[in-house]
Amino acid sequence: MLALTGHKGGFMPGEKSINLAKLLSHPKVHKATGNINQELTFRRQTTPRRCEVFNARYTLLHDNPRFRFNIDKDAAKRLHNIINNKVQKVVGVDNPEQIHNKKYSKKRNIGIVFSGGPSPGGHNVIAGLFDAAKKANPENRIFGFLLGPDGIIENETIEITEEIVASYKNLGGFCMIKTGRTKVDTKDKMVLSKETCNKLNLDALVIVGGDDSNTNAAFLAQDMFADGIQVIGVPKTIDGDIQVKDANSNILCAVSFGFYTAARAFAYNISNLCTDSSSDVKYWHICKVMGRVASHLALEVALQTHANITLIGEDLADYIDKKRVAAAEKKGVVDHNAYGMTLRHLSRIICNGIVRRAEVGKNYGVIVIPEGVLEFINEIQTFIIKLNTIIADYNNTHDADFHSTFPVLDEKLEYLRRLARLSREEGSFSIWNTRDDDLFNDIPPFFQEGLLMERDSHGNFPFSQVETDRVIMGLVKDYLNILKEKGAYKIGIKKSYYKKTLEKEGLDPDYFGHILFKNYNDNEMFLLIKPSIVSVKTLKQTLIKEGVINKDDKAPACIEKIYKKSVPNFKTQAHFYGYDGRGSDPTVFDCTYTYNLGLTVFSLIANGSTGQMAAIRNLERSFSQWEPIGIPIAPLMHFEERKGKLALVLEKSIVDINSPSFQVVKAMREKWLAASVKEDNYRRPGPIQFAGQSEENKPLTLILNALGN
Ligand code: FBP
Repeated sequence: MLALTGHKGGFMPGEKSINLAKLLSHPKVHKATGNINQELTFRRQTTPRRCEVFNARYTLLHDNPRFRFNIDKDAAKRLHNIINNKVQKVVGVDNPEQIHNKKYSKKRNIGIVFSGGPSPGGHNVIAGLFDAAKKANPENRIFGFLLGPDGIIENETIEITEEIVASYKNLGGFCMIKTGRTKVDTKDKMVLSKETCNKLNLDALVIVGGDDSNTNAAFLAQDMFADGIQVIGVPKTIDGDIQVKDANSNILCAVSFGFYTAARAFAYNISNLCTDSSSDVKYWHICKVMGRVASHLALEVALQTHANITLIGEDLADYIDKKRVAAAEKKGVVDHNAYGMTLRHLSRIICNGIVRRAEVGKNYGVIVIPEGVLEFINEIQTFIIKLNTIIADYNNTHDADFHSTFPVLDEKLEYLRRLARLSREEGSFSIWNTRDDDLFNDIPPFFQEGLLMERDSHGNFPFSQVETDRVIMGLVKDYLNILKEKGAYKIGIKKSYYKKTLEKEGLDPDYFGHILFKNYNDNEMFLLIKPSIVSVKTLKQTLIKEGVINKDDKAPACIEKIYKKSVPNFKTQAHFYGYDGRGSDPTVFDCTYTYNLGLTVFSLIANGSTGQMAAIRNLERSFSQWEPIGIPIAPLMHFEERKGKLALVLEKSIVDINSPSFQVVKAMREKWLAASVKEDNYRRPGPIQFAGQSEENKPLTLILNALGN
């Protein structure tokens, strides 16, 4: 044992004293406690590959009229300066004579901002932009706005230098300049933003963000058009819900950056849980994964891990209870409740999987639940929409904040009760009626609290804060208990084990087999205790009835042991995968993708574009076929409900249940549930590796969906 010199209690015999000052100055201690390691050094030293076009001295943009859009009339009016933008392909040229734009190499000031949640690869967008800008003109300057759009509004910046870029290259997070969720959505904020850009003498502003931030980029591009300030967007979000197609379904942006890294980070952890779960065989691991509304991340995780059960929200919304439809048809009525999944039905489906696995001795497993799955459950979606409207209405009519006025749950519930009372007394249509109030009061308070939570600045419902898994698993547990009481949830007993156990006590397994099990025959590997035997008492009663034991006898110990082994104890462990994956260091795919996005951004700026979003086509193909492009944002706009009002926004894409990736997962469900005597089918994606053979790894959803084109 070691002790420190100067320790008051004195040293025990045999203790060696240590000089702490000397220890701390030891080079090995320095190394061990330092924050530089091999992986970090390697990441920082590596510059991702450039698409071929960027190896040329200059780049040009070629308009590609092949891609067409269905333009919204309102978007055409409100974004008239940029509505006629075309998809632009980046082309490399070496001869200065070929560049029509004589201003290509002029000295420029460019501002860049991160907006919304972090997404792995953001630093490389800056690195790519920085490298391209300095290559075009070493006097070009890049400014990073601090803490998200607030940095633009309040003119808080740092100048990006080579040292800064070098220390964040290929690293995760948005630590270099931080991020924030403020939205530049009012006239005042627009004016302040323009003021900042003018003060900094910016030629261009780059907004790295999700659908809402790219919507913002379009409005800023429109607003700053006359000032000659270009605005370029970059599609970022781990949620994977920015997927851009033209009117003919040609894919322009298949996946936002960061999605793959987050999915791989989640998948690595979840796959480890699959390993642990199938080793210790006692837990069901319930994994909630981020992704706000869309289930893209859950779908990718399913493909990466083959977890036993993965819920996909979009699939649930599409559910039709055919039995109910048929029954209603017979009566000549329409049963509206037959369309779309209810929470109760969902819990039954999960229970079915759990029970079936238990029957083959697998009372363990892994369930993946997308954090936004409840949005696809009719009854919950109705609550979310109604409450969004009520909160937005309150804020608008009272010019106050609903959550500050009613800080605690009881006060919020009281306000809702008042609305219900009003609707009853006045007999007029109201968004919140007595039925809503009664139904809402039936759900557990933690979930009521979740549904009433403050919306973010974009009006988004904060799914990551809601205990989605707890809501669903609460119902699952209740129903499993019912099934257990009914004798329908049992752990299958391996026949060989049963035989061995009885033979050890000199009992005839075949004789007892027919008494104890509902499926005792030669073909079964796993035996199921009869449903009527649900306790030691009912076991004994069965044995008495069969004349095996007398009333005062105990059941033979080995039989009681077998019975007890058949009684399931449903134990769960809950996990949330979100912020961890969002902060992960990017995969090689995301490093390369984002670096080339940064290079694309500069091409768009140097060639005079504005209101465009940088993107790379053909990501699913080999690197040599990647095609950097600019996508016009304005023609993508359409109307959607935000904060209780219709707004012109960029469309969020949810999982297409007809896509090859979803269809493959659906076809594999039974195999991955592995409710059979066969081994589980888990897949091990392994950790994110920067070095080695990981370069060609890509999202599996990306690869599969490309097969559908
Ligand atoms: P972005 O859409 O801004 O990229 O953020 C996505 C996300 O990570 C969601 O997956 C998640 O629901 C949400 O952000 C969490 O928000 P917050 O960071 O405000 O907790």
